[in-house]
Amino acid sequence: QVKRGVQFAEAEEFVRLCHAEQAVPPGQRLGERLARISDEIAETGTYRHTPAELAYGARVAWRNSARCIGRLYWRSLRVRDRRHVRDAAGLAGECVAHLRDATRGGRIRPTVTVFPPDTPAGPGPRIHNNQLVRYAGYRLDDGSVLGDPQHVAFTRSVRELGWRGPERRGSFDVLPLLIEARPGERRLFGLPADAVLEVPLTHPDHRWFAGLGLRWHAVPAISDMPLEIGGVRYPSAPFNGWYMASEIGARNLADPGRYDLLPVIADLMGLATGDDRTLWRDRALVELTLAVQHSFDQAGVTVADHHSESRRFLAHLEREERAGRSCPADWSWIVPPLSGAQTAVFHRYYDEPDPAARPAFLPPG
Ligand code: HEM
Ligand code: NRG
Repeated sequence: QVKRGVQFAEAEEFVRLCHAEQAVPPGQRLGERLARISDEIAETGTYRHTPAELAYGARVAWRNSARCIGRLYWRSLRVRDRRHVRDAAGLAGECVAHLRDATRGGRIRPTVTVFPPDTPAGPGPRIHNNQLVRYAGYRLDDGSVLGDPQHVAFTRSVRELGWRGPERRGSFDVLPLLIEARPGERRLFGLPADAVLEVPLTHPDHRWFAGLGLRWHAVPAISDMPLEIGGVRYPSAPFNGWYMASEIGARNLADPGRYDLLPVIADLMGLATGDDRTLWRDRALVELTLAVQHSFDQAGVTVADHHSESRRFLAHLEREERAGRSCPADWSWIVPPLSGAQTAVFHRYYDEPDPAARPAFLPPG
């Protein structure tokens, strides 16, 4: 039931967009390009994007991501065209190269790597990890979890496929890539340590904080959202920007269903955790997010704060309006998970996202 053939109408709409927004090499005629695509679809059931179409399609997919607050820089997305890489080892190597290239020692660059599309001849390769870098979660005998509870099921599946992990399990064991280059053929690839930049967390005022041994990876690289452009679906197109500190400090390390660290931190801060009304959770949340921001800054790793990123997003909205476009946004995803009303993105509504908008990064699955 996988959709692999292309409808001409979808291709046409996309190529018209490229022309209308002047994203094609000078001299290319719309009519000629459409005629070639029409022939190609008649003959093969699909068509190949030019490098310029691919790059622009990926950028517009970012521009269309209604949940993303970071869209101001959509035009500067770096696009790595890896449509020729088909075997599992090649894919893994390119994921590693993506990480190195995008990390740049900490000066993070928004980047996407595009692998082969689904075609009538068969589906494109798949990366099963939800991000290229993630931490293992191990369910212990007493029912508790060591590591990231979000990845317990994934960790179990790679262990069943033979992943051993480090001799001494920890809270931040980097998971291997699970790649299915051809249907039914799943292979594991460990990430080389020098391709995964991590930041040990410290706090600017609390000396004890470093003793918790917390850390996080520098680059969020989502790898489970297919990229759809002009009717063509690229099932593997891992992309990254940089983190907003609140994603780590106010969600990943704080959510009760994730690392659940607020009780530990509040305790060390000397707060009365027995009584909700002391606002111990709220006070610990701010210090944890501050620690993330401080540590990334100290390590020279790009990280955004929710105040500046909110301002940038409103600048983006204005720019889009001036360009004559609407900018759909999902309020509940755009508003940061702490101090919401202290950011300007809280105090307004947005155009309703259209799930049929294309190009797009599609929900996993
Ligand atoms: C979601 C920030 C770059 C596409 C998000 C979220 C944040 C964010 C805070 C919400 C995440 C959550 O609540 O879990 C940023 C920042 C970037 C950036 C600071 C820095 C440049 C990018 C890039 C792309 C992208 C380069 C694609 C090319 C998306 C998509 C989502 C998202 C598709 C929704 C993810 C989902 O549905 O789970 N972004 N982003 N973002 N972003 Fe961005
Ligand atoms: N909250 C997730 C990452 C989601 C996307 N966030 C970004 N994307 N910043 C987490 O791992 O915490 N990006 O492409 O930069």
